[in-house]
Amino acid sequence: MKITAIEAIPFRIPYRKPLKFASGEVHVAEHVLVRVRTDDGVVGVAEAPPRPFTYGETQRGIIAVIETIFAPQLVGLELTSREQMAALLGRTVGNPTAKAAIDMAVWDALGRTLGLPVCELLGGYTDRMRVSHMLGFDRPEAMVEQAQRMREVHGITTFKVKVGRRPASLDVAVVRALREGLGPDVVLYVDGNRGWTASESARAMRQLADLDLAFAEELCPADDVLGRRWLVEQLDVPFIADESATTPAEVTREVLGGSATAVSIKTARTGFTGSQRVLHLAEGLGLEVVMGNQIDGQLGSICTVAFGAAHERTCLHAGELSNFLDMSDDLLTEPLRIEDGALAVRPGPGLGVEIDEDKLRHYRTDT
Ligand code: MUC
Ligand code: MG
Repeated sequence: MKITAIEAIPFRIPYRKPLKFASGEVHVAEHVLVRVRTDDGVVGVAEAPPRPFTYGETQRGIIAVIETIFAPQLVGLELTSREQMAALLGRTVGNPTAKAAIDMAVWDALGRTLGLPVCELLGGYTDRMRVSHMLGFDRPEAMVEQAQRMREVHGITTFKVKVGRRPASLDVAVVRALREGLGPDVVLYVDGNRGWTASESARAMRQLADLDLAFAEELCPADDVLGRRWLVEQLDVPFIADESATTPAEVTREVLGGSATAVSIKTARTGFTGSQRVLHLAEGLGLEVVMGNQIDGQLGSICTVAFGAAHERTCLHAGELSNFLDMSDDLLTEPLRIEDGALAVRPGPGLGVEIDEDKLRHYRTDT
């Protein structure tokens, strides 16, 4: 069960349809496949999605930090020594998706070694999650049409709507069109990716007040400390901290400071080990939790569902698990399927998925 090597492989898969939001846009999945090898011949896998607009990481940076700092620190450790791993990785600040992918690949390798699914090792609460689909910026008719297609084809009835544009009336029109087009039974919430000021956010939320929104996420920057506190105080829906609260310490600061009342957990940035720390903190503080999407491919999405389905609190709300549907292809031998609005955990050992070596050869960019 000793780690013998950690590999970081860049790959590039175009999106059929780009995802646009207030802090950036994604046209191509330029991710990093992380493989952890052990002395038993086991290989654990996970993917790191670079998000320069959110965490400052790039594809080349992720590979460099894994090859030059993290792999030399971890090679030789047992798969079960996760506290030691966390302490060693914690010596380097930042680099959340690089650290998270290593952590998840270690859990995958551990599950494969023990012959048990990661979801069961983590908590095994249930075997699937309801899916929330994230709708990027577009014209109102196009966003309604996309949501209707997601409902018809995949049974999805929860939608996170990207907002944060100027003028805000663009987004208000979209959310109104979605509520009118989809009816009262779908769950709608909004995510501003820090695009508005606190007062723009408050005004937009007043204009959306009759549309029965479930949550609001990161409408304005957390660094506008008093403005955000003022905004959160007046809302009658939970305010989700996403990119402003990626560690237990940040969650504590934002929540105790009155700048957030719920939290997004993204395995892409806190892995399984860090996500459990954030989750247990959320339980202690009594916060609602949504499993978020870092614009993950299928491997990242199966990690999110393995974690989300493992715990009660993480599957109370639908998880953001479906943006891989907009990618033109992926790396798994058996593609994920969203059916009846849910994504199931894979039953096999570890994450229960295999990398298609032909596809990896085709999409990797380092050979
Ligand atoms: C989200 O929930 O914000 C877009 C930017 C980012 O950091 O994550 C995605 C989704
Ligand atoms: Mg967000």
